[in-house]
Amino acid sequence: MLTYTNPIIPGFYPDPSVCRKGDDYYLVTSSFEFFPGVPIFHSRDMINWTQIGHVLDRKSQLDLENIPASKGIYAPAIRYNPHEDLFYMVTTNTTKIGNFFVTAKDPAGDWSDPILVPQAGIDPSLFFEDDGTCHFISNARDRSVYKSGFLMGPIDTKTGEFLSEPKPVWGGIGAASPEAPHIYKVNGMYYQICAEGGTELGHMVTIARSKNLYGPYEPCPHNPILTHSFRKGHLIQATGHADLLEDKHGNWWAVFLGYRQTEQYFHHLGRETFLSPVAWVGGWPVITQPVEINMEIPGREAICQHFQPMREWDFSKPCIEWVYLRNPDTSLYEFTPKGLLLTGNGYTLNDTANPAFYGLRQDFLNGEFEVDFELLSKDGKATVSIFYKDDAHIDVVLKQGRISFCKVVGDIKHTRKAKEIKTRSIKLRIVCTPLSYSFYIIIENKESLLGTALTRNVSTEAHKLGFTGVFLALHTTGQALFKKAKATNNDRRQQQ
Ligand code: 6LW
Repeated sequence: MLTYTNPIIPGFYPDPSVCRKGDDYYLVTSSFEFFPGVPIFHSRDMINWTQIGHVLDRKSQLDLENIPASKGIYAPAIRYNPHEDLFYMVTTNTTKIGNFFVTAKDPAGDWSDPILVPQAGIDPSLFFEDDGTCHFISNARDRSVYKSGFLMGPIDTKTGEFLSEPKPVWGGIGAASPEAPHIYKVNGMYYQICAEGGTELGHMVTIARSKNLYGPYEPCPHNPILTHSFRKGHLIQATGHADLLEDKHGNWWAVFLGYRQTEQYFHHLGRETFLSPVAWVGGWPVITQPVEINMEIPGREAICQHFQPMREWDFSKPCIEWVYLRNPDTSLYEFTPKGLLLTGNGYTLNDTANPAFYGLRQDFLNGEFEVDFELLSKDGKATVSIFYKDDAHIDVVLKQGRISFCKVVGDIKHTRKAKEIKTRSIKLRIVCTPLSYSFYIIIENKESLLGTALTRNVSTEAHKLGFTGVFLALHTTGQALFKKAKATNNDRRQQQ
């Protein structure tokens, strides 16, 4: 029997897309205003994933200057074209260049500069026909062309230009926000899946099939094939935005996004990547539901899932899972044997800009962060933050001789009266539970509680239009040394 724990990639890793080359699987997710963009993971078994880099890791591929939170890079799709032995990643920079793709021989990089595709709308995907021709599909936001649904057309992969006018194809079952289309060819039949209902509680995956790539498509009689919309109270909500894959053994899987709800209607970790097995029944894919944290799949071979409850960083070099906010000024970041020497540039966490920021996605509901840091400059501040976006973060702020605790929640800013301290060097411990954060400072081995905060205040639902999740963030407006950080994930212990 196969048993594994969901989410397979926890934390803010939404809109997953997956492909296979031989024995290797590659998965990408959205990244919005964070840099580098489009994290890419590798697996040999679909259960254990290791990040191997980011697809968009230079400014010529990813311009994020001044973009608002939750804009920038939306849902990517990754595909392998055996005719060219080449990987393609297609996505949208919603605030800048629109739809584009990049290519690479090696998914760990380097990836090419962007090739633009002249079609409005988000959530592009590519389908390679057996003869190698490439078809581009995305949702059709250009309402003058087509009211809703999707447009698809063949493209020249050297120029991104359409070889013939894109055509409307199946547009879903009529729910809100049809998006995330993908095309598959299985036993000579074309299948088109999509997400509908919006990325919140009504999220779902639907499917249709046709003998011809451009339709007409026949919707599946038991749509939606994935949704938790009627499972009120279930920990996992908003399942949708799936990509299907046949593995090297002929088993089928769905990767998709979902979130772990903390109390009714609230989540703060962002949308995460989940996995369910897929069976084919009567020519239609059946995705295993309900989606659970602990999956138990009889009839499928066991795979050992590795789990690392504790991770540490000494910042002697850049860390693959830590990211910057918008395009960083890399001259502000010095990775030294003593830690990350960070210099401020005048921007703060409240600005829609690129402050001196280094962030790690929170990927557990229950656990702890620890950060050792020191303010080196006379002026300015050194900050460790639970950061959702510029108007939603909870900060521990170290100034010369003082430490304070600040909350920014929408248009409310609150700073607790500063505490006098004699040192400029402290250890901070943040205890995370599904509903709360507790911030403890440790000075000369003495621990004291600085303050607490509700996770609800940095949750998606407490703020307008949010597609991202919470980070542990390091920031300064002066000069600071971040010596080390540690994350302890107690989610599995909590479940036992
Ligand atoms: C993405 C769309 C969606 O492009 O949210 O959940 C958008 N679905 O498909 C941003 O992730």
